[in-house]
Amino acid sequence: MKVKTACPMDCYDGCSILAEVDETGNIKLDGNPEHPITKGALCNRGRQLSVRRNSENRVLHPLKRVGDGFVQISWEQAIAEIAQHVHTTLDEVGHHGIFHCYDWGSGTLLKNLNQRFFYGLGGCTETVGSLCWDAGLTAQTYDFGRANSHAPEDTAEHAQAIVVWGRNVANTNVHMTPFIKTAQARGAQLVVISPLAQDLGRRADKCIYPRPGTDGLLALAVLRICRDRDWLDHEFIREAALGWEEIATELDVYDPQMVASLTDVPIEDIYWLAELYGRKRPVATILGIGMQRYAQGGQTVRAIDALAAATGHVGIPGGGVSYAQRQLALFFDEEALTGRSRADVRAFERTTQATDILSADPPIRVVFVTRTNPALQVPDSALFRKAFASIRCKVVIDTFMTKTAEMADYVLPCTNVLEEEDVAYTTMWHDYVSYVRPVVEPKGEAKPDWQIFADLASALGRPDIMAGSVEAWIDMALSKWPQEKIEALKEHGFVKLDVPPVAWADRKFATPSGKFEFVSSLAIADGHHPVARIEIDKLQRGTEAYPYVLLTIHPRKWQLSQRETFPEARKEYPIVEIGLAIAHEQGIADGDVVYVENERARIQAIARVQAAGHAKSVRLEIGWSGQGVTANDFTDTRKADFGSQSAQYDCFCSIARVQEEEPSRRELSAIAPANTGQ
Ligand SMILES: Nc1nc2c(c(=O)[nH]1)N[C@H]1C(S)=C(S)[C@@H](COP(=O)(O)OP(=O)(O)OC[C@H]3O[C@@H](n4cnc5c(=O)[nH]c(N)nc54)[C@H](O)[C@@H]3O)O[C@H]1N2
Ligand SMILES: Nc1nc2c(c(=O)[nH]1)N[C@H]1C(S)=C(S)[C@@H](COP(=O)(O)OP(=O)(O)OC[C@H]3O[C@@H](n4cnc5c(=O)[nH]c(N)nc54)[C@H](O)[C@@H]3O)O[C@H]1N2
Ligand SMILES: [Mo]
Repeated sequence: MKVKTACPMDCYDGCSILAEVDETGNIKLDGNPEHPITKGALCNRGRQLSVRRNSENRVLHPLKRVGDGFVQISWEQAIAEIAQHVHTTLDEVGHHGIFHCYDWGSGTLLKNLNQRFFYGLGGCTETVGSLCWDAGLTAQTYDFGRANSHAPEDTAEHAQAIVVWGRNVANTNVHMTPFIKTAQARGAQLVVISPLAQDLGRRADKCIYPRPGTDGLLALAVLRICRDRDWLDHEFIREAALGWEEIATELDVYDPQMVASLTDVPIEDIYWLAELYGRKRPVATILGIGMQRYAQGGQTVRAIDALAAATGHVGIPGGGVSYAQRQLALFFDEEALTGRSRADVRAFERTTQATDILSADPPIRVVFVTRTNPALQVPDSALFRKAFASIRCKVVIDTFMTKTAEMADYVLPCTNVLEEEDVAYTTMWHDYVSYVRPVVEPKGEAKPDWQIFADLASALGRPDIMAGSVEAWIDMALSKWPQEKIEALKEHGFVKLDVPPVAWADRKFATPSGKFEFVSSLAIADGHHPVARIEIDKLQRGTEAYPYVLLTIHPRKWQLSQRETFPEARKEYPIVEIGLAIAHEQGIADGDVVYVENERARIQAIARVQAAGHAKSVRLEIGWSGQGVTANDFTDTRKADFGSQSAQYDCFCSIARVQEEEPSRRELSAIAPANTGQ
């Protein structure tokens, strides 16, 4: 019998899954063909959920550090000892001495219960902010009041042009491609804007490869041309927007010729893009996370919002600036699950948590890591590892012995999604949510996160904190839903939430003025310039020693650092893709072994020379580690301008060929590099 379940990954697509277990215990996963967005297709990462479930490398029992290694212990011992650490910490320094370091490694509803445990103790220190998308979310909050997206079907049916701006659709949002193809079959144009060449680019009418981190300039130069040629939607500007005059007068700064030289985008392409936004209608802009991981990443998103709004693409079918789908959160009562409003929380930003740990007063005495692998994933991960090592008791809850788990004092095995009942509700793109049903029994002694925290609460004499059942908790979180909808969710495996297909069609924006705000009162209140503005002297540039941009990009075949079950991902020597100018300047040929180096790290890697893309950019997949370092040892903890966002793509390096006579060159020649592509 097939079980309907769902992928919990932090992802745009949020797939509905059909699972079947055969007599040998083999689990076959397929996409659910009934799902209107994911339509029966499941990506490599989704399929790997069953491989991860059955992997021999899974952690199956509680482990305790002894010296340099781990020994297996019973759950009773693990819970009793960890409870004692919590108890002592509460006595010595209070609840802020307990650190919950978490992220969204699984995006299901009941994972919110992890926080419930800590809040039930009065509070804790916890991670806030984002390594992912917060600058863009904040920018869209300033402009629109919230980040709302158009439904994929709307783009497919109505867009006359689709501009994919900084989203690597063919890798990170694969179910978008069929919608784009539908639009193209109607004659819609496709533009891809990304410094690294993307597979989607092969289908595009135009690819634009800007210098990384300069898209804001590009958008404002395009807007200036639209202003000068009067390719504007005056009715929208007058009736639905606030502050056009202010931004219009500032556009003089963005001379197209100057912007062409700063962005490395040919001036003809800047005019071409202006004509597209100014004269085609409607243009759908699909924003990704890529272009906001920079010092001025928030302003960059504001600049693109302003361009699309002034040229009349906001609030109409087939238009919009679709970045995220934040309307989903309105349907779930997370507070009922977490109880956060009653808790005393000390916040450490994810980007800078290492510094916070090292200088904490009161100090951190015990840390719990859930749903994240920070030893690899936070910028300047070497600093993170140093800070983490300084904590007296380190507890990591995971399914695998990750780099973070390797440093722990206790590793506790949690269930894989195929062993859980829950609701997957964190798609970054569409408005369907799915029911997660157990397909198999937990392997080994694995327990769901909530169960681990319930056991800890009991050991601390506080069973009340986590009292409840899966069914009751789901009902609590869905308290705003009619009963039929909950039943439909369980029966069909997914439901569509009632989110409008066209964002802001009623032109009632969620901003303080109710209008689209070219001049944002919220931005002003946060101390930012009132309108979208890129400061040329704040663009980050390389140095003579480290001239090339190092983009540490999400892997194509797997999710971030979740690569344990991919043998090809565990290579000591990663692939780096380098632009043509780098190959030329450094005399590097495809397949050469090269040093990648900056102030913080140095590795050897195998070069793949890229014919297309920004010629001075380098791509290294994030989540890799080897040679004693991680990809995030190259990045630093600088932040973007808005919200709490890491600017980890503002990172520079040198590339140099490893000379033939160096021994490593010979050792490496045996390795046949897999071409990862973009
Ligand atoms: N296969 C796979 N899919 C995933 C993930 C994964 O690890 N693997 N991770 C998931 C998660 S957590 C997230 S947040 C999403 C992220 O998905 P995306 O929105 O695609 O974000 P990134 O992977 O950061 O995007 C990188 C793209 O942005 C481009 N880019 C980088 N800098 C710039 C710039 O300055 N300007 C422009 N215009 N483009 C730029 C890069 O060339 C690259 O094509 O993907 C999700 N999906
Ligand atoms: N340089 C650079 N750094 C980046 C990025 C980048 O593009 N470049 N991308 C950033 C982005 S967008 C993101 S979202 C972050 C994410 O970074 P992380 O949150 O660290 O994401 P993953 O590497 O996917 O690790 C998630 C971990 O959670 C575990 N896990 C999965 N499900 C569960 C569960 O139900 N319970 C528990 N307890 N554990 C679970 C997995 O086994 C895995 O070890 O990385 C960021 N870091
Ligand atoms: Mo992310």
